[in-house]
Formats: sequence, structure tokens, C-alpha cells
Amino acid sequence: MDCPRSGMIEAIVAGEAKTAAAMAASLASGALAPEEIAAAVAEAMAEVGRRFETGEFYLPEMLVAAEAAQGCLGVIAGCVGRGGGGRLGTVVLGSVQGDQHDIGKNLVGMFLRSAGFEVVDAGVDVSPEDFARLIVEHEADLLGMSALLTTTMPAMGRTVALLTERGLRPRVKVLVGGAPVTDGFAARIGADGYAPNAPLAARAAKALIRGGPQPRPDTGPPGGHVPAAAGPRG
Ligand code: B12
Repeated sequence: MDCPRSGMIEAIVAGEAKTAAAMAASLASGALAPEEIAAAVAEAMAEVGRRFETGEFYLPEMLVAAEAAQGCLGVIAGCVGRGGGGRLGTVVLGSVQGDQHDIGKNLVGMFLRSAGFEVVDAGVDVSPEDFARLIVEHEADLLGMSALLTTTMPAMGRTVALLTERGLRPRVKVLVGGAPVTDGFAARIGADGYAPNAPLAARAAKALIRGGPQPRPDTGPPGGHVPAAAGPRG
């Protein structure tokens, strides 16, 4: 291993949680920005996904790698801070119905908090009804939905439709993301925005809250859809 960055990536892929967290701490103390550490975690998980696809890894390997990645997120959380405790508004954030993936969602939550949002973590496998209930309960300004499976992406559309049906859509912005999600998909389901990674999710959330384009949920894709912020994945 030639440097802590590749060391951390190798340790995550190998599912060596302690080594991975130690490497993440070393990267953080070496003044690597949380964004860069997050990008390295994403790189490691992309490699895990590649090995799963080629049959080199099975579910257990994917799980231990995920645990190692979560440990690194703990280190990143210590670096990104909490950024003013909700002064920008409240976000309900969750992985959609049927989806258990939460590493990306958790990263997004960290960057949203750091940007100044209060984040209500709805967890994983969140039904449209539960999203709607949490939005009302917490008077949320923004809903963030994550999907990592092509089979769970439609749950995002079902959630937007339910918000419209319940009259909640005008008061809450909807931001979507996750590996298979695209800007075009976001527009098709009537979401207000999409971002490809956690730092850009925080930027997109701020833009939406500070008076981004208004959605037109009843008339199909909103004319003023906030396009994907440009930048690298991770
Ligand atoms: C880790 C992992 C798991 C872990 C999840 C553990 C956990 N706690 O999350 C476990 C082992 C549980 C798992 C299970 C499964 N998995 Co899986 N998994 C992965 C893997 C390897 C990594 C995902 C990850 O954490 N990436 C790292 C994070 C940082 O990236 P990210 O999630 O994309 O998030 C970033 C952006 O997308 C964005 N983002 C994410 N959410 C949001 C939300 C908003 C609002 C915004 C704006 C942005 C945003 O910002 C994030 C940070 O930068 C991926 C491979 C891959 N290439 O994605 C497969 C993958 C997603 N899994 C896959 C599959 C098939 C499964 C299973 C069906 C396997 C099975 N046979 O059981 C199950 C399904 C379980 C379920 N019902 O959800 C496939 C999906 C294929 C597809 N086309 O749908 C993949 C792509 C693997 C593959 N190459 O085949 N998996």
C-alpha cells in the first residue's frame, strides 16, 4: 500500500474495518478534505460493486466492505461538523421503499448537516406514506430520497405522486440521488433536483431552498427543474 488513500480503499474492499478507519483518520489528520475522503470511500465501494458483478464477491464480502465504509464515514462525520443546526431548514432523508443501501444516503446527510440543514434520517426501506408522514411531522422544507437499485427507483416516483395527492408538494422540495438515478429521471418523476454526490447534494439543496425554480408537479416534468450540479461522483 503506497499511501493512506489507497490503503483505505484496499482496507474497505477487504472488509478490514479497523484498518480502514485508521487510514481514514490518518487522511483526515493529513488535511485531506472530507469531500476527498468521501470520494475515496465511493471509489472503494465501486470496486466492491465491480467484484460483485464479476462473481468475485458475494453478499457477505459486500456486507463487510459496507461495514468498513461506514466506519470511515464516522471519521468523516467528525471532520465535516454540524454547520449551524438547521438554520437553512429541515430535510427528511431516506432510502426508498425496498432499498437497504444507506452509505450514500448517510454521506449526503452529513454534508447537508454541515451545510446548515436539520436532517431527519428516515432510515432505509421508507414507504411513500412514511415519507409523507415525516414531512408533516417535522414541517420539512426538503425531501431527499436515495435509491441504489433500478428496481427501487420507481418508489421515488410513487412518493412524489403521493405528496401531490396529499397536497404536500407545493411546500416541500424534492431532491433525488443514488447510483442509478439521473437528472433526466429526476425530471421525469417531477422531482426538483438531482445531485450525483454528497457535496453537490448539499449545494443543490441550498439552491432549492434559496428560491430555486418552482416545481409544477401536476403538469409532468417541471419546467424549472434544477439540473445536476456538475462535478465528480463520490
Ligand atoms: C454496499 C452494497 C450493498 C450492501 C449495502 C449496505 C449498506 N448499509 O448500504 C448490501 C450487502 C446490504 C447490499 C445488498 C444488495 N445489493 Co448492493 N451494493 C452495494 C455496493 C457495493 C456499494 C453501494 C455504496 O455504498 N456505494 C458508495 C456510496 C458512497 O455511493 P452511492 O450510494 O452511489 O451514493 C452517492 C451518490 O449516489 C449520491 N447519493 C446517494 N443517495 C443520494 C440521495 C440524494 C438525495 C442525493 C442528492 C444524492 C445521493 O451521493 C452519494 C455520496 O457521494 C453497490 C455497488 C455500486 N457500484 O453502487 C451494490 C449494488 C448497488 N447492489 C446491488 C444489488 C443487486 C444488491 C442486492 C439485490 C444483492 C442481493 N442479491 O441480495 C441486495 C439488495 C438489498 C436491498 N433490498 O437493498 C447492485 C444493484 C444493481 C441494480 N442495477 O439495481 C449493485 C450496483 C452491485 C452490482 N454491481 O451488481 N448491497
